[in-house]
Amino acid sequence: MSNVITPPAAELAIFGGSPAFAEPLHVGRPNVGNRARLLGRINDILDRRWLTNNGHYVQELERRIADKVGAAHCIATCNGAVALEIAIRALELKGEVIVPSFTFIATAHALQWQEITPVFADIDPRTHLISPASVERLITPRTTGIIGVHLWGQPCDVEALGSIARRHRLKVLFDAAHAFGCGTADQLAGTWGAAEVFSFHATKLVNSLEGGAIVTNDGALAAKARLMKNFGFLGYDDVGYVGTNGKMNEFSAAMGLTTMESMDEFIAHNQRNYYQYRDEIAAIPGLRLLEYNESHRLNYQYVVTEVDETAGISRDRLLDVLWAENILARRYFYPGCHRMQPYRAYFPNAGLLLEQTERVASRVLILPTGQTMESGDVSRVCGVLRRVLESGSDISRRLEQQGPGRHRDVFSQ
Ligand code: T4K
Repeated sequence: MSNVITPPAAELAIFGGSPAFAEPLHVGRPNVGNRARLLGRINDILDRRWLTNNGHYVQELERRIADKVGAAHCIATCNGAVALEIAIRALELKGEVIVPSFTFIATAHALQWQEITPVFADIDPRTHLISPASVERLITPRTTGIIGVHLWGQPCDVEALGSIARRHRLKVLFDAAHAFGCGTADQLAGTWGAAEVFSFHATKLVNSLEGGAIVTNDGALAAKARLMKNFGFLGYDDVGYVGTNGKMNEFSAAMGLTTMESMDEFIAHNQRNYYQYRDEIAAIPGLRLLEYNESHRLNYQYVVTEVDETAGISRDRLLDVLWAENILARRYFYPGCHRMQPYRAYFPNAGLLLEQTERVASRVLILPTGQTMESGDVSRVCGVLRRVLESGSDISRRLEQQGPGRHRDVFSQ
């Protein structure tokens, strides 16, 4: 084995060169929108002295979200995870609920938090979306529902899931955390299933700092969820259900409204970055972009790639190289919920049934995008990827000599 570093590798930061970016390039930099309008709203909130508990801006945001997605009801919440918990409870799911393992841990935790067992379904490897065939195989007499996740903003196969649910008398809820403004050509996420849940976390296309929403066309379900997010209060002195504090505050709503007003601009920018990545990645060996179905309406908030076996370097080694360059790519949603606690202990052999989840989780790599990334930045990221992947085996061998990887030691920046 040679210790001589070939010229392209010698320039890489992991071997002592200067990083490609002076500052960390994050996945998920927050969108801000019109700052003056946001500050105007914040001033107005302070003048009104009404900061939370179904305030003026929360009500306006709820109306605008419902209008945007075409749903009859919207209940804004403090975050997407609590929105999921409330929706699950309001739907009276119990026993077992089928969810994809390849999702953010909140989808599974929202069930387990209420002592409902998440049963993990596999995904379609082409889209990373829950596989209806896998769902059908997991139905037992204890199954009460299915939670589909519109991962990366792509709509699930809502018809197939709906048909399975009807045949087995199950309820369907959609985790649409990634999918605000996304859908098929003629329908946006927000009206499928019994209800859908959005996240407006800082890293989402539209953000309210922290925030979420439940949207539904079912008036009774909406009324119940609305009470549940406010401790179950029916009136000042009367409580009708077990509830929680899931309320969104006014500053969050102001941010949500402001970012929502610029969402088309954000999508256009993301789309430009995505097309550029698509063109440049096409020429990079061993790296494949997850190509979106262009007949869908998408927000392009995630640039999703897979590092395949021809790369000569593993996904995790590549990640080490990228982090050294200050390109903080992420491996969402490695290793899959079924490999995280408590699910790993409950279902130690779940991986045997989750072949595609395991495969995708070991290859997936999410690249930075968003408003703070311009065309030159995308080129520079792709330039690093090209340099690494064109001599993947060589770089991989040299990294082996350096010892264990580094990026996994850094939890957050
Ligand atoms: N269902 C699904 C399918 C979801 O993906 C999520 C959340 C939920 C449900 C639950 O919704 P929420 O309860 O969160 O509303 C992030 C987000 O925190 C999380 O909202 C999101 N999904 C998940 C996919 O990504 P982390 O652990 O990766 O966050 P963190 O702190 O590492 O930030 C991500 C990147 O963004 C980093 O590169 C840093 C950058 N960043 C982050 C923040 C907060 C910034 O540049 N500025 C910021 O203010 O989970």
